[in-house]
Amino acid sequence: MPSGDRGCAGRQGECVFAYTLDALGHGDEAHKVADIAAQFLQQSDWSQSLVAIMRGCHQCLRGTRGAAVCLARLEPRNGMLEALSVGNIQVVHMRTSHSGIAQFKSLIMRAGVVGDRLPELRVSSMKVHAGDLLVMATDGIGYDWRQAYRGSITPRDLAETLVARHCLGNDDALVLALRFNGGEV
Ligand SMILES: [Mn+2]
Repeated sequence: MPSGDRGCAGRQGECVFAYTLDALGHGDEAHKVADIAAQFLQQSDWSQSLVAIMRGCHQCLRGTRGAAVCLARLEPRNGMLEALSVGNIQVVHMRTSHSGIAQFKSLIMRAGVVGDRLPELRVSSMKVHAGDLLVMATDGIGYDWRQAYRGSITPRDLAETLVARHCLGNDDALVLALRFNGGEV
């Protein structure tokens, strides 16, 4: 069955961007809505504020069944990460401390449907350091996965582990995991 979830990371000028989205429902119709949203985000100017991009995506999805959308942007020069999420997409910033303990910080999820009703849009900002991971997962993935994490896991292994072991099985599921390597991207 075609998926209504999409995730992508890319680079535009100085900034690195990433998005994850989950069109409501399943099947062909969700797949079509996901295509529209992904195309919009792919062609967006990511030097704009994330709020402006989210509002643009909202306009673009009006009249469709809508989607949960999460946007993130990193400025590699200063390590500042911004994220904005509407609907059920979990966003977790993971860091391993000097003593080897994994630390997790989840972004607050705000209810809403992009294309139908937006909540108050508040961008979260955080400083990221070399080695930190950013994980975005749609609601086909459970919330009980943190124990599976080890500090040395690669983003690919983490994403594959989550999909293999923490998929709820009743919905499309997608995980995007990114590691910040320091100032050089
Ligand atoms: Mn879903």
